[in-house]
Amino acid sequence: MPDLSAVKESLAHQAIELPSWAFGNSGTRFKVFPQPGVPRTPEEKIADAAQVHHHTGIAPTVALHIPWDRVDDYAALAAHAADLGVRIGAINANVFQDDDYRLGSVCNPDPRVRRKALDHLLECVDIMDATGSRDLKLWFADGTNYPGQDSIRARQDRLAEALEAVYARLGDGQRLLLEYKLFEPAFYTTDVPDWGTAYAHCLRLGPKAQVVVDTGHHAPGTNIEFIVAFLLRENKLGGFDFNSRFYADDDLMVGSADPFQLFRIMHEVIRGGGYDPAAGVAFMLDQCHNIEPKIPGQIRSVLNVQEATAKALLVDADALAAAQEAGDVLAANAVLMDAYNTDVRPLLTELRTEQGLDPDPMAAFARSGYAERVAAERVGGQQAGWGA
Ligand code: LRH
Ligand code: MN
Ligand code: MN
Repeated sequence: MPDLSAVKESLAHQAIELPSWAFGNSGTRFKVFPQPGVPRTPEEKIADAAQVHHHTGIAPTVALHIPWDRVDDYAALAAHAADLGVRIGAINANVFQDDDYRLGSVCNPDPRVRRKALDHLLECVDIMDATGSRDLKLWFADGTNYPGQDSIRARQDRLAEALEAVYARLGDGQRLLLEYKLFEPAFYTTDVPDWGTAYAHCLRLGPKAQVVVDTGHHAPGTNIEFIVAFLLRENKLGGFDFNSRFYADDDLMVGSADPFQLFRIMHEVIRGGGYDPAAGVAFMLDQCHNIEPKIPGQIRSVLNVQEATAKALLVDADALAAAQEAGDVLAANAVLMDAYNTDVRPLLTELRTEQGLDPDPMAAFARSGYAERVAAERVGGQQAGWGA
């Protein structure tokens, strides 16, 4: 069995990044259900994210999405975050919401639109300079709906050209994280549909370009942990956008649909050295809380990742290696299942108590009165972005 104090030590340095957009009102294309107390400004989103960190101790950074989080002074926003005990994390670019992007952004056949999209990406790097962010996260809605609509090949050339320009602008210690997604909003071809495409572009670009695995962006049945193991081996796993899905890009709370999958992913992360902070893997959430309250939804999500990580840290690596070497299929599987079936809640209670946290972060937040206070203070909460 792994040493429990070493497991707790590893858990204590865990860092999960929250998405600013998880705190805004969101919904589906059918309806956005507004909630009381929802943030009106990026500053208020960061304040809500800081609550999640305050109660869990492991959510020290919050990702921004531009232009949803546009402010005049990003250095001041970073200072505001620091005052609240958190930092600004990845900058997410948005080249999918303007009328100009009907036929795509950096892959658009019109050079004027491509230039506009590229200028936005470069502006995001300026913002990173001001906030001290390491990562630029790129997700492109680009693709086509009909065979023959545009040249698949030419669109790849345009994509590569834009990525090269962004890559050249990155400073020391900055990275470009390329996110893939199988389909939606494009339904025939997507220009970055899978990890292979993202990997190939990142490989050409160089070491500052890495792949983001959004767990909701795959075809049903895809073995995500295989992708994780492969990318880690190639030094190309930049990070995760964690969420759960039952159907497509559902953006539900991570670990809610398939906690076993989350465990298997974290097992490969740990095995592949990706849990070591030096590996630079960013563990981000990308979720929307359409019907559940947002801050508790984020707390629950962070705790779900923490539980899966604790179980993965409990895998007896020596026993697993011995069973694998002996070709003992059932014993090897049993080692994994033993760890997965361990109730880690007492261990996490112990860890939180040692860290001076309330052992039950959900209850502690509910008791704090924060939700009631902001509901009274904030009127006219901002929409997360989609359909705004
Ligand atoms: C769209 C998406 C993508 C991005 C996020 C901001 O699919 O969910 O995953 O990361 O919007
Ligand atoms: Mn995502
Ligand atoms: Mn998504």
